[in-house]
Amino acid sequence: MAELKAEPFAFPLRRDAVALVVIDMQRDFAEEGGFGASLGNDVSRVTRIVPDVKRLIEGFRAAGLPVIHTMECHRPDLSDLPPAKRDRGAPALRIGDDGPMGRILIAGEPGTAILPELAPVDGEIVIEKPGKGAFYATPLGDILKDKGIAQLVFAGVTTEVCVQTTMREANDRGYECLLVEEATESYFPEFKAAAIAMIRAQGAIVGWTARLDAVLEAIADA
Ligand code: TIU
Repeated sequence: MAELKAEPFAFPLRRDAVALVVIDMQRDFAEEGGFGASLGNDVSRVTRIVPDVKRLIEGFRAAGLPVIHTMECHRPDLSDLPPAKRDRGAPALRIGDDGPMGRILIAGEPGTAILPELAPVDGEIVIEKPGKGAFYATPLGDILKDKGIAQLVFAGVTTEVCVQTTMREANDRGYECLLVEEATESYFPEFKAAAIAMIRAQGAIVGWTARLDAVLEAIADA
């Protein structure tokens, strides 16, 4: 077991049982004309973390550790899109509508793709998810069980929506979860700060948080 400097206390890293989960680093959340922008958000905040997410992914690859990517998206026939999700609020474009990068948040459309700098390589698992959490209505739980994964390191967007929802789902399923601070972002800086604080409060009630360099050092040494 390697010790990883983290908050609120050291994370007991197990090299034989850890995987990286990169949540929803898709064009739809990072580029103009996508889902995130359609909701009225400043998507440039997401673009700024791409170099740090890339360093994290490359660190896991170099250490020979599993990398899992998720994508929030729906079937072209919208059969996995609850009306309550599609009809909420007054976005510029709704899920399934035609946008400048293809249909918003629909599997296989150009805008739904993972950012090219962070694209999965051969052998990496990609989970398409219709919800905010990556366990709901996906095979993620079975895949992790098959691989003997017990610890999940998290990156991606947005901190308080899909990342935190997935961490909470994972925590309830018994996984030890750690969020890498520079490798996650929100459209709202105060929500990112609050999510980090609430995850590690009360003796790591949801999980740990750590700086990128501490994670990279620990996985390289492990
Ligand atoms: N809107 C927002 O902050 N997030 C999402 O809709 N999905 C994810 O976080 N991936």
